[in-house]
Amino acid sequence: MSPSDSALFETAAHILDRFQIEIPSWGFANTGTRFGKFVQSAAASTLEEKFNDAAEVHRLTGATPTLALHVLWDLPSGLADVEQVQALERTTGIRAGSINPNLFQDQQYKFGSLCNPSEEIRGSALSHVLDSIEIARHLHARDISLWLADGSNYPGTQSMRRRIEWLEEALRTAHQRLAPDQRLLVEYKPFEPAFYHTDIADWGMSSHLCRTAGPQAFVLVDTGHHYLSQNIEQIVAWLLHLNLLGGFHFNDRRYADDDLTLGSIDPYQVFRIFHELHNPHSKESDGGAAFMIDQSHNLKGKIEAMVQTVATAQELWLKAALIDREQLAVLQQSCDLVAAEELFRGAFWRDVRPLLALWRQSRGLAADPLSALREDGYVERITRERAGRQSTVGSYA
Ligand code: PSV
Ligand code: MN
Repeated sequence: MSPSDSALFETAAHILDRFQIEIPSWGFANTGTRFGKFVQSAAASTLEEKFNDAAEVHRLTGATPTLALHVLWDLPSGLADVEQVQALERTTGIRAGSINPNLFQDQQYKFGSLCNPSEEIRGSALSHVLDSIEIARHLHARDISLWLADGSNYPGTQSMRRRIEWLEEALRTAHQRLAPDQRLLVEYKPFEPAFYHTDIADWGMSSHLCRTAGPQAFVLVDTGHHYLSQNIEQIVAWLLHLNLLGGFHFNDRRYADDDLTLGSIDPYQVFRIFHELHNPHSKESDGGAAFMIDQSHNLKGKIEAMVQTVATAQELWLKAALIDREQLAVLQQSCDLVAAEELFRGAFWRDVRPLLALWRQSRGLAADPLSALREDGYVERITRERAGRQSTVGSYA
């Protein structure tokens, strides 16, 4: 290796060593679309299987030490299930990640959860959130990720103003229950399952709710939760500026919230988002942003898709990290548009895969995690062991 190659390798290694992304427990379970599901024999149907699958992904990528948990699907008995999670943390080496209350599946939530016109239902949704905060505390999980399906389908059928007030009140109460090291992440989504209005439809609404809830509430950006052609990296820049960026749910999309593999449709967009995060102006504010994957594959093999996603995230993160930002700042200042764009695009087109392979080998990982997965027989083994136990546990579709 020439001195400049080894300096580049050292820089890349430093960046990759610190890159971690959380994988979702529901990414290993059988899920589908509203038209049906194609079950996979290798899908996980118990929490133990989900932890085992997560450990396999981490073993191959070295970048996924935590597993996001959905309370209803993974801890259906609430606090009583915490011990089992702790035991699985010990045996697999994977830690519980963000804790996701489930405010959308129970029959009582037909007309909303924290925004339901019924005081009783709002109360029961809030107590589920408070229980989830308690679960997170026991598991030493920093983040409680809140997503509401609340909204309405027809104009005039709900009071949007009253629902804002109910939401403000509920989030303030939830915030009071947080331990000093915990955070409430508030996820927005413009539509689905509600198709006329959604109570937390965009980052502005989410930002306002976080500000009213308290200083430990932050916005969660799910890349699939935007209108088509929306400039997500600009939203990220604003949230960084406001010190309100809590984290991401990464996935890709073509039409709606498609939950496709990260970077499969528009890798340049992920690169542009990552560039904002690497921006030196972000230094103070981006430290705590959680990187999480929110994908559940119905057609691809689940473990294979997860490994592919993590490897893609590593590639794009490294590409964006290697932008010559000092030079870019000079070109931006002098409005040398073409040179600035070429520098930016050049970083995107740079093939960092050889660097990544070197880094993996230097850290005792397989140079090509997808081939290693094919060769190590894990998927074949779980397919045999789990066949015949098709289950839809852990799935909302
Ligand atoms: C809703 O579409 C969402 O993005 C929320 O984050 C849920 O927790 C997750 O999907 C469930 O897959
Ligand atoms: Mn999400």
